Amino acid sequence: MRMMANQKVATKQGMARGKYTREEIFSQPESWERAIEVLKEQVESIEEYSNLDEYRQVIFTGCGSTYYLSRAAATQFQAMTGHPARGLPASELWLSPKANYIWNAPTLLVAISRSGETSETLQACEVFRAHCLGKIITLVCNPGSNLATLGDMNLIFPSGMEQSIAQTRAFSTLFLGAIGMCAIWAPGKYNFNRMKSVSQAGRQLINQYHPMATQLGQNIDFDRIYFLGSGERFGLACELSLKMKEMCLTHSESFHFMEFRHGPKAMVNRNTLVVGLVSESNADYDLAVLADVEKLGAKTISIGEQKMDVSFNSGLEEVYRNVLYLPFGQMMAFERAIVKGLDPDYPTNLDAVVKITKV
Ligand code: F1P
Repeated sequence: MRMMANQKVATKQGMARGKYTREEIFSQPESWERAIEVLKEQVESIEEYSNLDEYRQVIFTGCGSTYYLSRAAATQFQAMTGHPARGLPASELWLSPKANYIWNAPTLLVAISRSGETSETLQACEVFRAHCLGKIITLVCNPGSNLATLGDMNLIFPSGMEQSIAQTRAFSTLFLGAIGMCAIWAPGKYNFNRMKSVSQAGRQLINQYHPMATQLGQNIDFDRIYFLGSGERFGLACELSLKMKEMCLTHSESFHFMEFRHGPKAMVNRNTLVVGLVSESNADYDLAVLADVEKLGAKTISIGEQKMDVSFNSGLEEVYRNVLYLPFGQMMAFERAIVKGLDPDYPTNLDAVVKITKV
């Protein structure tokens, strides 16, 4: 298998393949604790933006992983606050603003980026500013980045910073930050301090299910892997599908649960793995889809709070525990990369930050 120059260097230096990615996946609970401390320090600043009636539209944006994060966060924001929101790719807001914004309507833009240097995200903010569309809030990991100073409010979560190219800890830390911000904006309904125990639940989840994730990840008979998630979990399913592509060069797609029956189910065979991010409110419907595809020969894995193949047993309300859907799929992608002789720290064809020179 052709290895990229940097992979050859890493392997030549005898570095364990995936050294960084492994550490980043396993250290997520600690990073989440730091993120909750950042939220505590920033409560007053965040509360200044809680008058959401000021805005005709709220849009979350990012690229790649942080676009999928934006999709999940926008859905959860709407569920928690009752205000409509969308998650859109930054390239759309940059290059086709009138097709995406209600033009000249007061807007809150939430721009999310690990690096804070992705060209499309910076350009999207520039276009937003140029047309005086409203206020910008940024969520970044990299404190010294351009995006970290571009917002009217900038929330910085340095504990999410990573060496690896494929996001894991950065994604879950920024996602937790976004959910905490939504909880602060929905006072009385949610208390983001309840999130404190999510780190302990994450640590227990990673320790308990790493063996199962390893066993599934190492089974390279699976040649197609699907992630199903509905509501705020669809963006998370998209992210886990991206991990399969980035880390282990595996064809993978994500679907809303019920959508899988409308065509994609045709692809199911004995070499298929379907991972379901099962909700609390619609568990019966979600599990029925998994049962359907199991009859067609697929291996299925259900992930959720209780009585699932992978159970959180967190005792947390659903809004606080969605971040727990991420580690199992991340560990599976990691182990699959290793068994395929790849180095997840250096994904094929990818760079840590996409910088677009003028086209
Ligand atoms: C976003 C991103 C990642 C992708 C790769 C390149 O970066 O596109 O989603 O997986 O790492 O960068 P950022 O704007 O979140 O830094």
